[in-house]
Amino acid sequence: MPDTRQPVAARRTHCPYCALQCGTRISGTRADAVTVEPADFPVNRGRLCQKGWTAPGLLAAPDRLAAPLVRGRSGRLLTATWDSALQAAAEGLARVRDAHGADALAVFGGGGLTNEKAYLLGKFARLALGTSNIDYNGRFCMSSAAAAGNAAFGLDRGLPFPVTDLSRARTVLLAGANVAETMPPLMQHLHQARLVVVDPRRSATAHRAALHLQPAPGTDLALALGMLHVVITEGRLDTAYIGRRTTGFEALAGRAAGWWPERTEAVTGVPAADLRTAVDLLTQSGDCYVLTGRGVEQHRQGTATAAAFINLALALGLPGTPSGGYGCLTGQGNGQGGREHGQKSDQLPGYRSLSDPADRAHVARVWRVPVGRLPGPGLRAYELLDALGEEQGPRALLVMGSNPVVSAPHAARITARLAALDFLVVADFVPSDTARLADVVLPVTQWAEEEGTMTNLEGRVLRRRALLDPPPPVRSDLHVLHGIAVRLGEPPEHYPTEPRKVFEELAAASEGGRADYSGITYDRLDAGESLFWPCPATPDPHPGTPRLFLDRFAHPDGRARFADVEHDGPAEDTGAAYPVHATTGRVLTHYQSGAQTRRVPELAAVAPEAFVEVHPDTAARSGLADGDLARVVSARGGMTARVRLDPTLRPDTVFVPFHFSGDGRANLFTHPALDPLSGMPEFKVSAVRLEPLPE
Ligand SMILES: Nc1nc2c(c(=O)[nH]1)N[C@H]1C(S)=C(S)[C@@H](COP(=O)(O)OP(=O)(O)OC[C@H]3O[C@@H](n4cnc5c(=O)[nH]c(N)nc54)[C@H](O)[C@@H]3O)O[C@H]1N2
Ligand SMILES: Nc1nc2c(c(=O)[nH]1)N[C@H]1C(S)=C(S)[C@@H](COP(=O)(O)OP(=O)(O)OC[C@H]3O[C@@H](n4cnc5c(=O)[nH]c(N)nc54)[C@H](O)[C@@H]3O)O[C@H]1N2
Ligand code: SF4
Ligand SMILES: [Mo]
Repeated sequence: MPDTRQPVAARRTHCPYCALQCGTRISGTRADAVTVEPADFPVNRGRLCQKGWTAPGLLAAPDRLAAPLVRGRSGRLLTATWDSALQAAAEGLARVRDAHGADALAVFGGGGLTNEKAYLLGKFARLALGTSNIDYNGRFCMSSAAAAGNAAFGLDRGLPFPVTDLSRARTVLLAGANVAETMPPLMQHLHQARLVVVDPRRSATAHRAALHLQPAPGTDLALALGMLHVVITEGRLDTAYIGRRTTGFEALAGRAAGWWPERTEAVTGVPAADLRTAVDLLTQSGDCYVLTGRGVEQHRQGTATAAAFINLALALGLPGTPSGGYGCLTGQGNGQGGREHGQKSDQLPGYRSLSDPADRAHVARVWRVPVGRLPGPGLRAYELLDALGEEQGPRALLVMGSNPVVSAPHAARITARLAALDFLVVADFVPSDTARLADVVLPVTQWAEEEGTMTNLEGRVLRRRALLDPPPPVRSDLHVLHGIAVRLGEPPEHYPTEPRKVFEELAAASEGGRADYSGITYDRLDAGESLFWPCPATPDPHPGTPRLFLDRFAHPDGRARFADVEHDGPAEDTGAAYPVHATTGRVLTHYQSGAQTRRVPELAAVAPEAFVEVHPDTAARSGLADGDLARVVSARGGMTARVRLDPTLRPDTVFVPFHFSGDGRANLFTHPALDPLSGMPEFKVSAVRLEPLPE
């Protein structure tokens, strides 16, 4: 059982990177002499991946930011005092606001920020800056699954059950998730299960699968409809569950009727027989889970595709039962909490809505301001970045916790928009690709140097602990927000720098909201309680909610909704000029834009430069051999990568990790087509050609 009280040993915290938030124990007190060990925590049970083991390398990064920097008249970034840097930041923002209005200011946050930072950042944007324009990199992450989950279940918590429940599964469908590389310790919960993996590549996860379905990128929606077709025609529907717990099945059944296995095969490339085998595996042996990752979600139709996999899970009677379920594998360290507390363009803390009068009134009361001071919803991540420096767009930006020069789609365009700003402030602990463009750079504390809370992929709220002193000039993100806010004339007490105080305010702001944290305190967490939200203030003490939806879904009628979705395909087709699909994703040793892991020597040594995985026949057609340098070129532009031949890939598809900088950025070729519902870009499919590049 994951929900029991755990004794909290001294010096325990969690890994700085992904949403699994593996428990760790730290020894050593100087940044260059720290070691990390895995703790016996439910999600990782004594294991870590390479990134977790080597996380101390980040504390001692050789080029770690050690002092604030302000761009001088010479155009160079020069060392400054905190007071002058915060003053420069506040003056730069105020200047743009006075000339162009509050919406000319923008904020871009991140899913790696603690709950306290994410909360205070949202408040800072709405009140200290007065802008409606704040969004964050989570829009690029799990926003499609979140939109689909809200529509289906009335509430979005990535996993509505603890990870340890997966240990009972007989079958797990992993659609577009490469868990063996992106959350390796999670694999131990899947050992006993037969895996059905959906991935155009034979990924490390697909290697462990009982069945690997290898669709063309961007055809998963057809695949899911095809699987549903087989479920219906072979009489595998859970009709009692559908009648009792859902609505909307009839319309969807009409759609699925059009996706017989041979038609599905023609569109996806997945053999009709494999579709039938997949459905056999999912239905013949008890507990079954359907999990989605970015592979199926980062598409122009990402929301509809996630919905199609939810439909499948509902048709099999899984969500909200003790014997199965659906979940989205949230990615970033605080990807779950970071999407709940107000850094989204349309959102207030506790999953409240900026457009709902009662929600606005509640939060304005907690913030002690008239409700009229809260702006309305603003631009979403890509739209915000795309508008920077344009006629009507934001002209000054604060970035906290993201590196969009590398991670945003159509990166050449976004880099140019960042460069066109009147004023850019970046808070980071390393000189990231984005920080290098800034007018003011503010050096902040990292994981093992700061207090706070994170909410992991299960909705479990965790304590991050300050176990080391930060290098002397470095301050926390909360200090940054406080420092700028007071210089813009805000009351100092409205921007606490003490994480516990911020958390208490967050808890009050979330009270009665869908992500209710009002029953959670630092004291309860420090006593070792494992608390999953919602955890309301009453009854006191509330035990938290490890499993959602067991009695009812969160819609007013208590029923889950099937979504009537139809396959439409990627934004761009391959053709004579761009004959292959390129998809993008991750490798084990690097994290995201690589700003952090490219600075850890052990990790950089394993994957030092950008590469492209290519089928040998496809490489030969482009005149490329293993180890050659190639250009991967789309209609947006091209990047440079070393060729790695992989005979297990589909010949019509190449794969490029997005972790590298400069000319090695996968996002130089990606397409900025957006999902209309979630604002998710189409990271996972572009039409490209490969060109040999002389060394
Ligand atoms: N090592 C490592 N771990 C990480 C991260 C990291 O950067 N590095 N980041 C964290 C974060 S923020 C996230 S969001 C998660 C992401 O975790 P995952 O979703 O597992 O990661 P990805 O590699 O983006 O995509 C998963 C798989 O989708 C496949 N794929 C590509 N296109 C398609 C398609 O059209 N259809 C299907 N079905 N599959 C496709 C890719 O080949 C890839 O193997 O990982 C987290 N963990
Ligand atoms: N082509 C392609 N592009 C993608 C994806 C893909 O699969 N393919 N995946 C997308 C996904 S899922 C994600 S999540 C994004 C992530 O992309 P990014 O948002 O670029 O993520 P990171 O590299 O984690 O950047 C975080 C930055 O903030 C800093 N940082 C970390 N923690 C803190 C903190 O607490 N405070 C401050 N001030 N700074 C901090 C780090 O040093 C780093 O510079 O990329 C997206 N882009
Ligand atoms: S799986 Fe994620 S949380 Fe665990 S050690 Fe690796 S990066 Fe850290
Ligand atoms: Mo992500």
